[in-house]
Amino acid sequence: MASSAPPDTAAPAQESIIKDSIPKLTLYWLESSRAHRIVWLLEELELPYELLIYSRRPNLFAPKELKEIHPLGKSPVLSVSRPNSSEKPMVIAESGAIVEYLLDHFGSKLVPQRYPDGAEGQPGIETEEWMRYRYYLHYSEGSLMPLLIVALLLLRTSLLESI
Ligand SMILES: N[C@@H](CCC(=O)N[C@@H](CS)C(=O)NCC(=O)O)C(=O)O
Repeated sequence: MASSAPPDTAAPAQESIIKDSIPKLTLYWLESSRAHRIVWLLEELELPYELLIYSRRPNLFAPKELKEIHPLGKSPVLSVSRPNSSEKPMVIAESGAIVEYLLDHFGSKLVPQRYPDGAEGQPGIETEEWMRYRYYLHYSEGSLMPLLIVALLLLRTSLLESI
């Protein structure tokens, strides 16, 4: 699912400047995984990206090649290469960190205003909307996901017992 860049013809100069400044984003995507959160966000933000697809091993673990991308060996991982640069791409693991990174740079239409006008940078005065956004960003992986994993394992066990 490579980039869905806008048509080149007749693109206004401003748009092409913005397009040139977007880094090359590559998502290392594992089947049936949290990596889909990142596909969802990239699509929502209408960002061009390259998708590299990995299948799980028969034991359901990630293939060993993912360790070559990041030592954790899990998915999702996002690599970010600056346009026209020969530097090694930046590699980001942890879905929450990837979401935060993408929203920091490209999420202005999704992320609520952090401070009331005129009170930028002051702790304790963040807007309710922004605090809620930050809370759910971390809640999904920190609190909800462990419960979902337990539910998945219990479901698998009870399904196995009923066979
Ligand atoms: N906290 C990490 C969890 C990453 C993770 O455990 N990914 C799973 C897929 S949802 C994985 O790669 N599993 C394969 C394995 O552990 O070998 C995140 O949010 O990115």
